[in-house]
Amino acid sequence: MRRSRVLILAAVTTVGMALAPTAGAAPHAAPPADYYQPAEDKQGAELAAALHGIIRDQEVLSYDETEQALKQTDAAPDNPDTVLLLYSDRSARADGDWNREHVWAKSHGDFGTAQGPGTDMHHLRPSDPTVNSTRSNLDFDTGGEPVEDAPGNSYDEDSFEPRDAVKGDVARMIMYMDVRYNGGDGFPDLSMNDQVDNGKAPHIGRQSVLLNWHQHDPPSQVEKTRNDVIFEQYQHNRNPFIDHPEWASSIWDGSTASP
Ligand SMILES: [Ca+2]
Ligand SMILES: [Ca+2]
Repeated sequence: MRRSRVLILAAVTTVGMALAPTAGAAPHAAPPADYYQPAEDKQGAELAAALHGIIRDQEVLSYDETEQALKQTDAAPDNPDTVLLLYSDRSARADGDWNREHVWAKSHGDFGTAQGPGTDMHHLRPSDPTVNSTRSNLDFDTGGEPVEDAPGNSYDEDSFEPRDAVKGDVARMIMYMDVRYNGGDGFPDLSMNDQVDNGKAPHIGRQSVLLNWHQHDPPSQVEKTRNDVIFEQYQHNRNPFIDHPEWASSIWDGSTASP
C-alpha cells in the first residue's frame, strides 16, 4: 500500500519536472514526492511544527503583484478573462469590478498589506466589493441574516457564514494561515480560537465550526488547481490542508488548543 503510493507520487513529479521550465505549462496535479517528507509519520503539534517549517519557505509577493496574480489563480475555468468571486457564486471581468478579500481578516493581527500575511495568495480571493464590505473583519460562524446579492451567505453583528460550496475553502485558508504564521517574519502568531468578536487580536474563530466546514466541504478540483498554480508560479509553497485534508484532525482534535 505504502509502496504504491510512493511510486505514484514519484511518477507525477517526473511529469511535473519535465513541464516546469515551460512558461504556461500545466501545473502539478500533486505536490512533489519529497515536499512533505519532514512531516511524514508526525502527529499533532509535531506535525504542525513540521508543516510550518515546510511552508514558510516561500516567495513573498508585493500587494500590487497579488492583483495580477489573482487574475490567473482565480480565473474561471471556462473563461480566463474573468475571475471567480469567493462568496458570490459568479465571476467578474478580470479588469472589472472586484477587490481583494483577505479571508484571514487583516485587522485580526493588524498585519495590513505589507509583504507577509497581508499579501499571502493562499488566503487572498477576488470578491464582490459590496460583499467584501459586509464580511468586513467578522469572524466565521453559522447563522444571521442573508447577505444581499450573495445567496447562501449570511451574517450578524459578530460573524459571517459563507455559502456551502466555499465553507471548506474558507476553513482551509484559515488553517493554512494559522500554521504558516507563528510569530516569525516580524508578524504576529496567528491562531484560530473558538470565539467570535476577536477584534484586532491575532485570532479567528470559530475553530470548531471551521473544522466542521472542512469535513463537509472537501477540496474541489478548482481549489487543488489553485494550490498548484500558487506553488508552481508564485509562492512555491502549498496549503497542506488541501493536499492532506486528514491532517486537520491530527493538529486540531476538537479541543480549542491551537499551535
Ligand atoms: Ca468547496
Ligand atoms: Ca500560528
